[in-house]
Amino acid sequence: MAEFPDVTLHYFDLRGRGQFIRGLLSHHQVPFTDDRIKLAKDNSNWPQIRSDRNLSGDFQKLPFLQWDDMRLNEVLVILEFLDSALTDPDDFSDIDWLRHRQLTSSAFLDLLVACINLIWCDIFHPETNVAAATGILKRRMEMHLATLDQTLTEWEWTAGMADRPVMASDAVLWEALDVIRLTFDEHVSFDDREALSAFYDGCPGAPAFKKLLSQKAQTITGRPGEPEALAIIHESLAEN
Ligand SMILES: N[C@@H](CCC(=O)N[C@@H](CS)C(=O)NCC(=O)O)C(=O)O
Repeated sequence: MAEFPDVTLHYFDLRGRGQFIRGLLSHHQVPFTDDRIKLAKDNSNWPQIRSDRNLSGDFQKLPFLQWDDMRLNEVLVILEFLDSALTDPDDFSDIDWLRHRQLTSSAFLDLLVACINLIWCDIFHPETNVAAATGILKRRMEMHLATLDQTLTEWEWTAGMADRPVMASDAVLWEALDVIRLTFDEHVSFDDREALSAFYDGCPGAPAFKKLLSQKAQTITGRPGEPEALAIIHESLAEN
């Protein structure tokens, strides 16, 4: 087994912006301390955790990864760092490496963070019309999925996925697709998108990602009342 330094991932006890990092580390069998920070119901312990930079890092946000004496915040930076640490970048052409970076960024920002923001929308923007916001995001999500499907087809992405190591793009795209299923119920589907569904079903990292989820059932976000918020989103999708 490969030798690894001391690794700690500090993140909340939920999926959010951290589950795919856990998934990537687990797939690569990196022994790591999974510091699942539990917030009090009223978040009253957060200011103290936030101000402890040994828990929240130099940017005082989570996730925060400690890899030996390397201290990293910012998801996209953490993911690029992990790809460099867990694979040999020299095994990739420049174009392939940049494809992984683009896919990682789009899956994280356009797909996953978009779902997270929808689930929180009426808390962060109290005047929000949740049904209208859901309808707009549904259309945008369908557009993103169609584009990604076309791009992965053109890149012949799934044909090559068994012949290369599992990368950050795999962990975050798989997580984003799984969260889309839960957020949009059956109302946004990628079942008939050949490249995306082949990726979701056949990604070599999927067994490790699923095992992690089965070991510890997780909410997607830390939003209070997430099941009720999801039910409202699903009802508005069923009505439109
Ligand atoms: N730009 C950061 C955003 C990280 C972020 O917003 N993390 C949330 C948790 S998912 C957080 O720490 N929120 C608490 C706060 O901002 O005070 C990244 O991509 O890593």
